[in-house]
Amino acid sequence: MILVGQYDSPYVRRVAVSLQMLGYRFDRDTRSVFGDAEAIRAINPLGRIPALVLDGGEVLIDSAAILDWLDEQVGPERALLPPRGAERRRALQIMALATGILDKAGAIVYERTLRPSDKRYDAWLERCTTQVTSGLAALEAATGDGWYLGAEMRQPDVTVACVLGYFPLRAPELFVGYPKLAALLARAAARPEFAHTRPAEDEVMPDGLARA
Ligand SMILES: N[C@@H](CCC(=O)N[C@@H](CS)C(=O)NCC(=O)O)C(=O)O
Repeated sequence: MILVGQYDSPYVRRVAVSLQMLGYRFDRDTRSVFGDAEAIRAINPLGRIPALVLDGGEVLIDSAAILDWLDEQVGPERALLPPRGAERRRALQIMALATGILDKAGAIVYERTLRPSDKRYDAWLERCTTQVTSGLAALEAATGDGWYLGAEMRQPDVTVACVLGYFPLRAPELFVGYPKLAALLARAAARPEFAHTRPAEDEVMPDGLARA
């Protein structure tokens, strides 16, 4: 199977980490959503990453849908999300906070990176910054000293760590003063699945211009 997308995208990275945790081998297509937009649209009509091209040629889009497929493949004993009940609700709420934070942080980065500086809309940047800050404070409050669901790293941990890993790359000034989240990121970063999915230099969108 082929994972389409670059590892500076936390959505791509959470799929890659999950595949590795569950023992799946995969190839990668690291073409850019900006520089190779037409090629990416030929895989995913939305022109977004990640996509997962299965061995039979079927294409799955959207990280949540891909993770759902993966959990189904491995079955409830090994799935990275609990199958039902309060544990599943808690996991999904943690992940909703994390991906919501990422959507807003991504909007800030796109505004700074893609929009000409004289056309930036400060009120929008301020709104997104407040949403990121408020989301991070809530996530910090929901975080303890270990993994979210007990002794094992599972999907909420993977998703949160991948989202937090975006900040040092793209917006370090927004991720200051969250000690529990910083500790969780450090714990995750020490794992081989995270070491193996660190974005390479040519996978990071340069400032001022999307990769050509
Ligand atoms: N809900 C989607 C979001 C994917 C997404 O936003 N991907 C970004 C990269 S982090 C992307 O493709 N951006 C290009 C664009 O939206 O034009 C998922 O979970 O896969």
